Amino acid sequence: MKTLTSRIEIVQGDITKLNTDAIVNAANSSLLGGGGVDGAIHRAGGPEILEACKKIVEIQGGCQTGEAVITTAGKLPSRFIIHTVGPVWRGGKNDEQEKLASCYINSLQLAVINDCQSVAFPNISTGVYGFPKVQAARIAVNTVSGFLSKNNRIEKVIFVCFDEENYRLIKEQLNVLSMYS
Ligand code: AR6
Repeated sequence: MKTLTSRIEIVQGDITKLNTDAIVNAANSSLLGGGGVDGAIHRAGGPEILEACKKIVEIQGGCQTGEAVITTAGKLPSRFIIHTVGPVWRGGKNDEQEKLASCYINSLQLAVINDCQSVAFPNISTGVYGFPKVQAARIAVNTVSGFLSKNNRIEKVIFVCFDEENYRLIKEQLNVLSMYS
């Protein structure tokens, strides 16, 4: 049985290049695309992803903050895109922390249901949604490690950090984790 810390990796770069079973998109509740990582995924994956999102919108009218939905990955190397909607930071007294944790949990649950063994995450909410990066890194690593410790179906989670600061902060949190596990 692999150790918890060996099941979590970190890389710096563009998540659209990853060939994990699923990559997670930091979407918005319309599911109809946007900038940042969302824009990059739709651009690189082609129109099939938006078509699949539109079908979900027809059925359930979008996606609430903290929830997640799954679609094809279109032309991308991964099998699925899991679209989750992070919280907009409004000072920290509006359940932002719980909602961010829910994004990670609900995404991983969807990955398990769809037989994914590997999942790549961007740093949800730390771009235009303005979540403080230090707190977001702590929530991301604690939530993912907590989930993996109770679920062996996911073999690998990769944090794909686009910017230097998130890379450093997630790395720090992974170092803390390795001291206690
Ligand atoms: N690969 C990995 N990470 C990336 C990439 C990429 N190609 N591009 C940017 N990032 P953001 P949010 C990082 O703003 O804060 C969209 O318009 C980026 O450096 O993409 O959750 C949606 O439609 C940052 O650390 O997402 C929503 O409206 C992280 O991804 C809104 O933005 C998240 O930044 C969601 O805001």
